[in-house]
Amino acid sequence: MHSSGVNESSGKQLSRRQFLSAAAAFAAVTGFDHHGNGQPLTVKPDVNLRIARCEIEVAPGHRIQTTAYNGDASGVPIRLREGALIRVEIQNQTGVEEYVHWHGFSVDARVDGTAEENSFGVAPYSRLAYEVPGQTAGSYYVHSHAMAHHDLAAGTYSGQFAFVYVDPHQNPGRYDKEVFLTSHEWEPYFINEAEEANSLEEMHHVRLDTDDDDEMGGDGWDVRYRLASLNGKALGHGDPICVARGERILFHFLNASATESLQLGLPGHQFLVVGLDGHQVSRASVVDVLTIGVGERVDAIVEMNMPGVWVLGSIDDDIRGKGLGVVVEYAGQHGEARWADFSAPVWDYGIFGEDGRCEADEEVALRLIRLPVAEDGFERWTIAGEADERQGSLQKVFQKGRRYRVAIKNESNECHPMHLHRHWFEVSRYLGRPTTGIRKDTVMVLPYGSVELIFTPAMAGPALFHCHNQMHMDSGLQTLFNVVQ
Ligand SMILES: [Cu+2]
Repeated sequence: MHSSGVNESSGKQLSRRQFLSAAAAFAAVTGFDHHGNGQPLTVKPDVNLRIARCEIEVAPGHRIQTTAYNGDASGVPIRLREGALIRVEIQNQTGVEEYVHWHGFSVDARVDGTAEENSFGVAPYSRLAYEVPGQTAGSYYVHSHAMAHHDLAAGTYSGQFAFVYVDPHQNPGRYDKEVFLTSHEWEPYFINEAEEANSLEEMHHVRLDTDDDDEMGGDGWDVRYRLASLNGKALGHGDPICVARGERILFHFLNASATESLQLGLPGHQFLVVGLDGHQVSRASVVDVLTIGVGERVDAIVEMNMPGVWVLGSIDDDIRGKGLGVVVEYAGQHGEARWADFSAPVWDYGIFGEDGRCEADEEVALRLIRLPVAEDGFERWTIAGEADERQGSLQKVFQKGRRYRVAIKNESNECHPMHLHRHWFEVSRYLGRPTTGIRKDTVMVLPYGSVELIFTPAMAGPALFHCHNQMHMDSGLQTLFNVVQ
């Protein structure tokens, strides 16, 4: 799957001149001189990712054994300059082949980092070096795109993720402070949904899932977590976010969970959402609770006008109890961090767009379908065309520059954060309302909900389109959009 020409084992040596000419061609994926008689690398990389086993202390005495980038899950963003060429070097110090995916980036399929797109992998105990063209300003994400299947130590279940922020050339700076927050859960384990549902039912003498008779007991295994964090620390164990009255804080949120949507609240405060998935929204709008699907990013400004010590965290008591939160402390304020309950709202991307209907050249209909559970008890999914339920049956070929309206219908009882690789799209219908001006690369398709996107392929080659729930993706909820010139 990977080219031997790019891993260190090739021993290929490039002079600086050769390296730069390869850079100019971009298509070239270049090998650094690694052995080079103890010589340093010919060109210093802008991003260096060392994939290795490590220990992360999420709470005092609670150490997680995982694989991470540079031994770190603390949420410190990788900062890049808008439009500037990015030299990437990856060292894989583990015994398994890895894929490093640049989520939200506009890149050639070879460096996008998926096996499905035939990208370069990072072979065990080897290095991979390549260049990524400069990107537009905004919030991005880099993470493992390895398949996990039954291995809850692999892929996005692991600590292999980082926030990537491309700084704008000119920063209007309508804020006093920037804070990056990345969510993740730790210590995943399998549960059998049917068994859990039955036992809960007995316990509470209530019917769960009432609209879903046919699927009761048929959903197979699911994943739960023992611990959750923002920036690698469970609530109360990281440094508080220190603010002063009157400050405007620009929060950059990333949901780096493997499977869980996130709903965040900060009592006494509201979020002015200014960006989604690294794109400025056309209409900044205020919400009490942010809903962030797996793989999504939200940029939001909070005006600090309610002095106190507060918890910024999941509005779900159980998840917040597992650690998904952080303390926000005003200058001069002390005491226990306070929380206040929120009701869970329906998230509507439409409030960040404009009314109006996007035009398209062609319609493509897709259905997200749950298939009968596999023999080993694992769920199975597929993305199908309009009238075809065969797995992997989507044979659509897309043309570069043509505008496609992709109508997605979720025929299941679960939310699917659908992510498109190497491109952004425009959300053109949500909750039944047409809309324009909302650019994203990941969109939550709610249970039994529908979403329409406008996809205008900018680059030829395969573009993976999949659910960002690792378990759904591994069990079939993915397809390739093949783009031709
Ligand atoms: Cu899904």
